[in-house]
Amino acid sequence: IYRRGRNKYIFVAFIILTVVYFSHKTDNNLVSSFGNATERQKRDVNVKRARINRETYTIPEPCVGCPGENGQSVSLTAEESKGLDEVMKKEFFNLRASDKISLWRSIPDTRDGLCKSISYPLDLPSTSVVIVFKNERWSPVLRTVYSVLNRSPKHLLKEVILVDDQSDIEEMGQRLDDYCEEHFGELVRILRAPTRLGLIKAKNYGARNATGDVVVFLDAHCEANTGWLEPLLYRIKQKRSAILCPSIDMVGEQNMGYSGTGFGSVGGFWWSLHFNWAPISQRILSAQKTRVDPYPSPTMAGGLLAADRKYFFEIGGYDDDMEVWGGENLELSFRVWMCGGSLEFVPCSRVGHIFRPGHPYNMTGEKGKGDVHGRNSMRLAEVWMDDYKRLYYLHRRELLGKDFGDVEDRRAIRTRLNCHSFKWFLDNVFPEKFILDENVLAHGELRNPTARLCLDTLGKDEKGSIPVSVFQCQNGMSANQFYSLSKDNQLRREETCAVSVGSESLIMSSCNLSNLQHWTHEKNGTLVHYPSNLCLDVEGVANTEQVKLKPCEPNKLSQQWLFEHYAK
Ligand code: LR7
Ligand code: MN
Repeated sequence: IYRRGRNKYIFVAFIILTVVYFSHKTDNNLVSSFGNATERQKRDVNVKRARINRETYTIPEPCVGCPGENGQSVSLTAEESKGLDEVMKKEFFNLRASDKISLWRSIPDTRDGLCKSISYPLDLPSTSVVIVFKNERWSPVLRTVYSVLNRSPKHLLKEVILVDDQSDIEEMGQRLDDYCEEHFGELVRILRAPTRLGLIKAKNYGARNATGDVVVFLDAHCEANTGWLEPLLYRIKQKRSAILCPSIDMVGEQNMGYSGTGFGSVGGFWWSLHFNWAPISQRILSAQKTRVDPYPSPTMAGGLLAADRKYFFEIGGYDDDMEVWGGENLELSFRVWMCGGSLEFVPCSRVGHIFRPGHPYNMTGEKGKGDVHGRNSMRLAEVWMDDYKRLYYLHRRELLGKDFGDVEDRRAIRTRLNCHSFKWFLDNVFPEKFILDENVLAHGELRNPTARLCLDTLGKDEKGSIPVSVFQCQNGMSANQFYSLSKDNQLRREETCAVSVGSESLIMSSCNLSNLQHWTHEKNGTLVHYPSNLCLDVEGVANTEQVKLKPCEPNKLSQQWLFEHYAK
């Protein structure tokens, strides 16, 4: 099986090489592998190709006294703010502010002081930085490029590859080609996607065209900070199967202010297969020699990472049947861990990112029929999560039985690399992850049979604290009604636990092992809040209202609770 897999790999590589060879033969202009050849040839005659390379590229003079220097936030005049609402609605960040800032502005060095005294060896792997973009704007994209060129050691940066995923923005066409050719020469290559690829396939496409030892992916609205590259490369040199993420600083979407974020987080996930941040555990902290050592993380946000290019493809690149946005970050995270590599966060490498509350592009793919994240996540669950995919479908019942395309090639990776099970991943990489229905005393709907009411989140955002509410029971059909009674006697959801506030009120708030979150489910059917010795009671409560704590009365029907499932 291993040999067959390898032959197939070699065959695919051969095809890719052939295609790349011929596209370059007919296209000695490195700027693009696609698009209108005659137009480019015409331009080649007229435009004297800039011979800028690693040696001749010079860092532009600092923009003294310009807005936004040193990562400062930018304010707009009344005149400049006219129509800003419209801009924000379209771009989801303040393009006006961004346009006022130099393309190569200075930003504060947000590294821990310890990082600054580390010296890295000179012979580190060479790097291709791949930046994919769809409807991104001029100033953030070029600021990303300049930050990479200006803050990467020349001898380590082989190229920056911009992949235009069929943007609709006028200036990102010919004008971008010309600008890059003039200012960056062969250091920056622009590839135009032949069709709308979506960010996942676009990243694959960029990486397949990369030639550096290491491929680094960045979003098209980033700012790489001082010394960002060396710690990533150094770690890859030590361990080629490590995928590394820089620490992500914040560039404010309202005013473009650059601010460092403390570290102390790892990547986690919701069983609905969305990414979240989780606190770094003592288990991980104690394994670090210094506080700035790279440390393992179960998952990553997805946009910013470095990997040995060949290793990246050995373990399957990205899933080329995932569309547009979402899911690929968890898929790669699970995969690299399960197949023998690791995913690590690197505190000394810092890159800023503009966090936008929305997307300036169409989010619906063809096959996903609107829900690309849902379908992409089905593919990942079906390939990597074994029986634990039940917990995804618990949140996405409507997807059960829906088409998720062919995953045989992806499953073949698991066989070829002899990868671990998802249970291995949970046990060894993410033992802190709460498994809703495993190792618990009870789980499922928590019903008060007489009132026919069940505990329910009412769909509220569980990233913050929310009330403990009830709603008509849904016969196990709603993930909002899935609660567990943990081995630690918490009445909980995936991340939050029922806790008393004041005398009789209850909220769901982040879990800790404090006494206030301790419950006992008595044989007589009551749920007793242990520290207050009060009982969970639906007396006088209707749909969508909050349950309260009341003095316990063992025979009171409004205090009778029944979980859907109890551990045997
Ligand atoms: O169809 C598309 N084609 C593209 O080329 C859609 C998007 N893109 C480009 C886009 O222009 C951008 O440069 O892809 C890049 C990422 O898209 P964003 O910036 O809209 O995504 P995001 O920052 O909201 O999303 C995060 O999750 C995604 C899941 O698929 C990707 O993994 C993103 O790279 C990822 N971004 C980060 O992790 C940045 C740090 C965020 C944090 C914490
Ligand atoms: Mn982004």
